Amino acid sequence: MEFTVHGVCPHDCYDTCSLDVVVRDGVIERIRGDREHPITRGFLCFKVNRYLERINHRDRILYPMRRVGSKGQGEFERVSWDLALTEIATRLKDIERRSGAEAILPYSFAGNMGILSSSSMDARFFSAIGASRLARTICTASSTAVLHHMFGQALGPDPETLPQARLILLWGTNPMATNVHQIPLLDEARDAGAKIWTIDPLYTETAQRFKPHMAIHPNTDAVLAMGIGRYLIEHELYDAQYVRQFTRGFDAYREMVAPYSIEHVARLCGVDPLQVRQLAEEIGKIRPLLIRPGYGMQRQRDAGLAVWAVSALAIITGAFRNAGGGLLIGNGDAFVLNLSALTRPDLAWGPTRSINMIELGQALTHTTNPSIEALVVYNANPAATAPDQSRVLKGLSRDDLFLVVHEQMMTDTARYADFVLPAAMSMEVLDIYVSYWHRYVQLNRPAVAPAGEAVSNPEFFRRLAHAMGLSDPAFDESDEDLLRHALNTEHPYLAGVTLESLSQTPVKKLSLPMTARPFVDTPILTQDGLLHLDPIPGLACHEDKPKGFHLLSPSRRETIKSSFANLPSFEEREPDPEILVSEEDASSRGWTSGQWVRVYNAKGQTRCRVNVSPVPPSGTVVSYAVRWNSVAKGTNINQLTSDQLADFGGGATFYSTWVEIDPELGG
Ligand SMILES: Nc1nc2c(c(=O)[nH]1)N[C@H]1C(S)=C(S)[C@@H](COP(=O)(O)OP(=O)(O)OC[C@H]3O[C@@H](n4cnc5c(=O)[nH]c(N)nc54)[C@H](O)[C@@H]3O)O[C@H]1N2
Ligand SMILES: Nc1nc2c(c(=O)[nH]1)N[C@H]1C(S)=C(S)[C@@H](COP(=O)(O)OP(=O)(O)OC[C@H]3O[C@@H](n4cnc5c(=O)[nH]c(N)nc54)[C@H](O)[C@@H]3O)O[C@H]1N2
Ligand code: SF4
Ligand SMILES: [Mo]
Repeated sequence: MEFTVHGVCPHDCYDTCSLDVVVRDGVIERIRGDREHPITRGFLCFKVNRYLERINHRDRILYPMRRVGSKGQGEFERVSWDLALTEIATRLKDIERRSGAEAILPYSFAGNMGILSSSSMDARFFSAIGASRLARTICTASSTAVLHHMFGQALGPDPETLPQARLILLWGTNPMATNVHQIPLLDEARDAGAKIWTIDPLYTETAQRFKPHMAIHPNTDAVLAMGIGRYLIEHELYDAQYVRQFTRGFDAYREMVAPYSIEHVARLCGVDPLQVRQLAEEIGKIRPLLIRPGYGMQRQRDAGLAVWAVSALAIITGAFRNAGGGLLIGNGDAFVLNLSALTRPDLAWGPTRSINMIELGQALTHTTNPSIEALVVYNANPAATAPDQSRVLKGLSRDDLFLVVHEQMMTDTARYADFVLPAAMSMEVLDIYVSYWHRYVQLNRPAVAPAGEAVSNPEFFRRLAHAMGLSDPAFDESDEDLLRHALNTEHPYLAGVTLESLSQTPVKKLSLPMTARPFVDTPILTQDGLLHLDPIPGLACHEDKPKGFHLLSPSRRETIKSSFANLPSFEEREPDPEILVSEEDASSRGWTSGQWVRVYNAKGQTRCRVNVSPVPPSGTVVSYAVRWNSVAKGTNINQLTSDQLADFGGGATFYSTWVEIDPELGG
């Protein structure tokens, strides 16, 4: 018997695709893109087109397991759920008694972006026991903090209005890999006459498709945007009326950008002044103007300053006035869910400390009061994805750290666990998804039963809460109860979106009309109701130039961070870790493609094969994020990345990393 179930792609991706999951005789046979969905349009990406490899992977965790080997060896024995939960509860309660519950730290991110999967029963559980809180900063913290500061919320134009734009700046984003459902919208805009710039140090597939390409030096975005701002003011190419009506802080803005002439900017950014002037002229004159920054431009030391300066361009040009125009970083805040009913912060006894996830290595290796004695990881693979990896691995190797990992795969992190618990896949459980880019709410129905003894994230924490003796009725609520709480809101954008209505129609668009121009037709949610142009206090460009090659480790087309990097088809495509170097650097250093090199800095080292490539410019090298150590037989590029926090919002600075490269002896 064959039938089709509506699903949603659970992965951390802009596109949040609508799926047709085809089941035959109780087994998933195919996963296709939903043809009816206006964003998904019937196609999926390289990764999810191969999803059966993931569902049926030999490394899938199907049963609870207890460590038998030493930490990191990945040797386990199968145990029952009862035994695992009893031992975990005993250990956690011991730690609570001995050191206080703040010695327990949850670590999770967006491995599954569902409402239930990302933060529901887990949040209730950690609040109720009084654990340390994790600041989920690793991806978008800096840009989100700036958007809240300037706009009061993360809201942008509806991506479906993108084809109306006539000037589009793809700024530090590589949608050909990371946002493939934006490509048809960009193509439509271009076919209708739009000019599309790509501003990226790398000659990416996106830069090849959408030209002109402005190949600025990495981490010089703030300077470029401030230089353009000064030019627009000097040449009266800004929207003075919009500035007067909707903003505050223009004079301070003008003062901040004053030092940045076109010539100075061109020198700092390493580009032709004529090209900078051309871009500034077009920004001043072509409408609708859509600035589309990605998260790539905010994984740097000057993240806050860069996002502020780029966002200010959208404000002073009045870009929001035109349908299709404005600033599109994300639409996450358009989904005004009832998070307190879902996550129940009131279950906490009092405030507890917050630990920035970027500093996991420090948190696990420094003595704090209390020190971290237990770590509970789900929806994330920090042994592969966190910066300053050698310190993270040192922490995970501690014999006195109790590590519990709820996972679908035997990841690099799971290999260090004392207990690994099997996590269900999204096609096996109920959930609802919102997107951080488009504006649809979607129901994911289970298509098949969970494999082995796997359970969903909320079910794992429900079981753990009961094992720990938590008796609040909050821990008895079903998944349906939790989803009803999340959707129980009077907010007009979610009008008519209920579990019942989604059960009838699993894809629903927010009631925020496509034609409503953000910050013109929608309220501005800052305290004074104005857009804030004032410079963020204390932010200034880093001017020091660390030695060595600038290392960028952006998203790879074939994986999502560490997810998918253990699929056989990926291992076949790229059996060894690679570092992309420019022809110029390869010839001056005498490197050839295929040669093994040692890539290192003060944080650590890793081995890669050289790939001489047109992607990086001279002085910059690239290694896509990220491989598995257990698959790549070594360590991945996060050995080298910085755990320094960005200038604002506590965000990550993966792309402010510098390395040296030496040929490997005998390599
Ligand atoms: N295939 C695939 N899709 C993904 C992911 C993945 O790993 N693989 N990851 C998902 C996740 S978690 C996220 S957050 C998004 C991220 O997706 P994007 O927003 O596209 O961000 P990144 O991939 O981090 O980087 C995008 C581009 O920024 C460039 N860049 C690096 N440093 C600078 C700089 O200083 N200035 C400028 N202007 N550009 C710079 C990089 O060269 C890169 O081409 O994608 C999601 N989608
Ligand atoms: N060098 C470098 N490092 C980076 C970045 C970079 O650009 N360069 N980007 C950073 C960014 S933007 C991000 S967002 C982070 C992402 O870092 P992580 O959050 O660690 O993301 P993933 O590697 O995708 O790991 C997610 C894990 O969740 C598991 N998972 C999936 N679904 C479920 C579920 O339903 N339940 C449970 N329990 N587990 C599940 C998957 O199997 C997978 O192992 O990486 C960061 N690391
Ligand atoms: S990873 Fe992104 S593009 Fe691929 S199916 Fe999932 S949501 Fe769609
Ligand atoms: Mo991310």
